[in-house]
Amino acid sequence: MSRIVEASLRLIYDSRGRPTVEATVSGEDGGEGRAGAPSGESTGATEVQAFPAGGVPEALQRFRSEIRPGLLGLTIDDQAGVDELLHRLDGTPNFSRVGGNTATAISVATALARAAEGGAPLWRSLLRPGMERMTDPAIVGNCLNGGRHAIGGPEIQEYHAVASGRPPDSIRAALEVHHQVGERLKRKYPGLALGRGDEGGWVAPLGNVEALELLAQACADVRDRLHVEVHPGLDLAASEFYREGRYVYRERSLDRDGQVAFIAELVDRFGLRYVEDPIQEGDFDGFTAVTKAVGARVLVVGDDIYTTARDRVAEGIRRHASNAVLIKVNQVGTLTDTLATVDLARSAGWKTVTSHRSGETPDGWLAHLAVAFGSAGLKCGLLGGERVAKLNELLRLASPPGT
Ligand code: 2PG
Ligand code: MG
Repeated sequence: MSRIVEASLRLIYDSRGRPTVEATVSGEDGGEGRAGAPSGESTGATEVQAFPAGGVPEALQRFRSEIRPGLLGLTIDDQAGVDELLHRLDGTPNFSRVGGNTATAISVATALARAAEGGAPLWRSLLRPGMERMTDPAIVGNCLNGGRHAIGGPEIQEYHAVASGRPPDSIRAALEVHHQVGERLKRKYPGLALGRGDEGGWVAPLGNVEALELLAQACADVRDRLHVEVHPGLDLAASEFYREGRYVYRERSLDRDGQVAFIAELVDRFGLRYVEDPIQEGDFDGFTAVTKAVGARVLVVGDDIYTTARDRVAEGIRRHASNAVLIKVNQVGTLTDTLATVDLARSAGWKTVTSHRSGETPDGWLAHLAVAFGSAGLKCGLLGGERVAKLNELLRLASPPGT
């Protein structure tokens, strides 16, 4: 039982250059954990609040006056106790006093300190019951950006290369698709200044379907050349372009039935393997309709609709709203809350996909969570130091020292 002998919280900047927090937690047996919290841009309405009303300065002040003194009485073995303390000191349903990002940084730093003292990697100390060994999450890697993560791209937020297999192969294949997409864009728009979005995917003035066409061709090429299963996937983040009952694309607008039919058409035409947030976050029935139409052959993943909250996932399971849930710690604020959701999803036979945020830090701990949760996918982007950090950490886990 190692007591927490020091804990600190500081301001750092995320990959968008916006302030966030990083926590360090130290145990009396010498283990130290350090974790930064990422931030979303297309946030779900029901996720916890990232920071108190006064932003990072208020979060730091509250940490010093209330949280640090409470933490110093606990042990690093007691993850549930640490997470419960954070909830108790917060006292609101959505972490609006403490801030979900403060809670995330402290919760994960505690787990890292515990792992360090035990001499085991983080993934091993969080491994879910019934799992004996490391699994290989597929790489869900963002190749083209749109929506709120890009200026001038399609309405659909993310176009992914979904690559399965052992990490050296899956990561290489996903990166190859990203490179190929870039080559194709250069040929399509000679001389045009192309950019990259918040998650490192390309941004180009493409239509919503045109972008998918280009991605699907790149996936097919890489599949044939590398013999790795790599297929296209989408995060539509549909709440972001849903207005007054319609899904508003630049090409046209669709009602809910039209949107469900459009998704089914894309799945068939382009062989999608992954569809996240095809329907706006308030519409469980719409999700159920998509899952009924395509759920047998594709991962239908809920992000904004569930916001990693156990009770919302329970509702989704009751209503057969999807077959998978996106997992983001800072949508609920603690590892204990996250694990409760992961365990519920697993017990219902659902898949989990462990995910980054669009504003990230260069930490690698996300890869450990994906492995510990037995996730079907690690969604962490492909380019940019803060994205590559997660891929490289997964490579380290797949080939530990001495192998
Ligand atoms: C999403 C995420 C990450 P954000 O919608 O899945 O890709 O975006 O972090 O902006 O919520
Ligand atoms: Mg999403």
